[in-house]
Amino acid sequence: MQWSYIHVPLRYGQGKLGVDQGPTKLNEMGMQQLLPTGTVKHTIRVLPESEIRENEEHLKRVDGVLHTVTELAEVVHREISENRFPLIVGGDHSMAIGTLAGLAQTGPYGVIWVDAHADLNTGETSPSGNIHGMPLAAAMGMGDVRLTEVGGRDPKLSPEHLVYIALRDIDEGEMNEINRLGIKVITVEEVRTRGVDVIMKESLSYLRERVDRFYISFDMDSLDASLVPGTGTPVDGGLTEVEAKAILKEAMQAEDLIAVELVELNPALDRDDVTAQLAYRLCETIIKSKENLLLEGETV
Ligand code: 6HN
Ligand code: MN
Ligand code: MN
Ligand code: MN
Repeated sequence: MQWSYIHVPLRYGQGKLGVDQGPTKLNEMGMQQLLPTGTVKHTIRVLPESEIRENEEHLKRVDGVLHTVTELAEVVHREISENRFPLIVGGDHSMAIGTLAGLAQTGPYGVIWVDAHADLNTGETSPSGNIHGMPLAAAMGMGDVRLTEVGGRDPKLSPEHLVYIALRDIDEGEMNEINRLGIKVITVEEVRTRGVDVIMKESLSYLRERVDRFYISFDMDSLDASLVPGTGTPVDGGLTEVEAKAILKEAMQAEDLIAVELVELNPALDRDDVTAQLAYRLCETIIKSKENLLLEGETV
């Protein structure tokens, strides 16, 4: 299996400077050495600051987000069609509008969304107007047409093909949708009391009853706030490093996993690179687990 390493230096889905530097930071730390030889590399283009207007209060910097996610959707579509395995690093989570749209063009799929947040707002329900809180709503066809029509008119994801892990900061409108649509949610508390093994087996069999492949999107803020000063919207009560690695390892070892995404590393907010180093170790787990380079029981 050939890897495709996709950089998405996007920050327009939220208001803080620096999250666009996540991919560069990981490279400086040695990501290139971790990736198997023959890995194909892409950097998705981002509009320059000078072209960004902030004139829509409910969909901030929407032009900037659309420009990048449209190209990302095309690249993801092509990489999957050519049988490569994408590792997509961001960048803020609005980029997933592109990932989800690109995957949809290759057929049905499931999603494991590891995040403190549900990212299920629309312009109407969002408390912030930040598009990084909206990618799953857009993929399900909810909200502004400019976001829902990236990569085509049809919805890109069905609610029953989604499993959330580590959710703990949910807005009111999002909670209503989760309940209305019956989306499966696994809390940090459940991860802890039932164990990663059990919840991952359950998540995978839930998805496998419905679809024959899945992707995992990992937001750095799924980790406990104390571990990730270098992320834009940290939340207490999150995953430990050991739990996060175990979740990623289980996902990476599944043969029906088709792509992995790691988002919301913001080096400008970081303290002594602790978040960047943690993100790097997670990437190590991601790559080594798939390449079967981990020893039994080891989680790097
Ligand atoms: N993320 N629910 C909040 C909002 O503004 O919609 C926070 C979203 C955070 C998004 O972390 O990817
Ligand atoms: Mn997110
Ligand atoms: Mn989040
Ligand atoms: Mn909140």
